[in-house]
Amino acid sequence: MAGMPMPSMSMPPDPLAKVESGERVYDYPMDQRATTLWYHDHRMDFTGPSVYRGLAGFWLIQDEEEAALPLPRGERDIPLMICDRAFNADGSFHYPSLDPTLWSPGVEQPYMQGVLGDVMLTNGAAWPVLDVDTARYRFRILNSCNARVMQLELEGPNGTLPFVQIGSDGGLLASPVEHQSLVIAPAQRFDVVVDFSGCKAGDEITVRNLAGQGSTGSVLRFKVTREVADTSSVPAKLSTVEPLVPTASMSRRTMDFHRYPPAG
Ligand SMILES: [Cu+2]
Repeated sequence: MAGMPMPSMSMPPDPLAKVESGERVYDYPMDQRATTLWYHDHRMDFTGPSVYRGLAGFWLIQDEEEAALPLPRGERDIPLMICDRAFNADGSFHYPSLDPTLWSPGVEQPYMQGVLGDVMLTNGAAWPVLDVDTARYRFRILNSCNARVMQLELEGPNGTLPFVQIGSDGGLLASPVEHQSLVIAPAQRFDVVVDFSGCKAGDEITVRNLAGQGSTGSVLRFKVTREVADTSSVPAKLSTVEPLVPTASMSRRTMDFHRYPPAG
């Protein structure tokens, strides 16, 4: 960290602030299982607009247990950061902040439950197309929407293709789980394998969002361009997950969450 940022012209200097320069090293040990994480800015009250503008990325952790598995890898291990965004006529992001300079927080009243957009982006591109081989692919799917819950389905020329889930936010699963569709809420991750080996060159597979309508009902498309032999596989046992044993807990707490004013 190279010193404190100076306030910009639009921000009045805080008379109580004590401004200092300095340097600090933050050292976080990476002692955890292989998993698909993401990082984003968390300035208090401004996480929404910051992530909306793209201050977010993947943080992929690998380990030896995962490396020993015959899963798709290299060019066939692809993170997909999916979000909805709205744009102004000049192509800039449209975020309904009360204060466009982001000095004070808050959004316009209709967006108090979250900001929705009408353009679906994957890794920053609107409705992109990815050329794929007739092989298995590992996709690390992240919902980086502000508020949109998606239900994703793979629509091919001969019906739907399944998602074979191999991991979650917490790392590799003990064994794979097949899904016909994925319900994924903001910040959630699904680590999946999709098998295109039953497809032929020219096939197109569309990722639909069954929870969306109109422009938000489709997300991206895979186009099968090359027929190849594939040696990857999804083993029946992926990882050893230590079970949580309730009786071994130190103490039991009851959390009671409320929302004011009550919704509805
Ligand atoms: Cu966060």
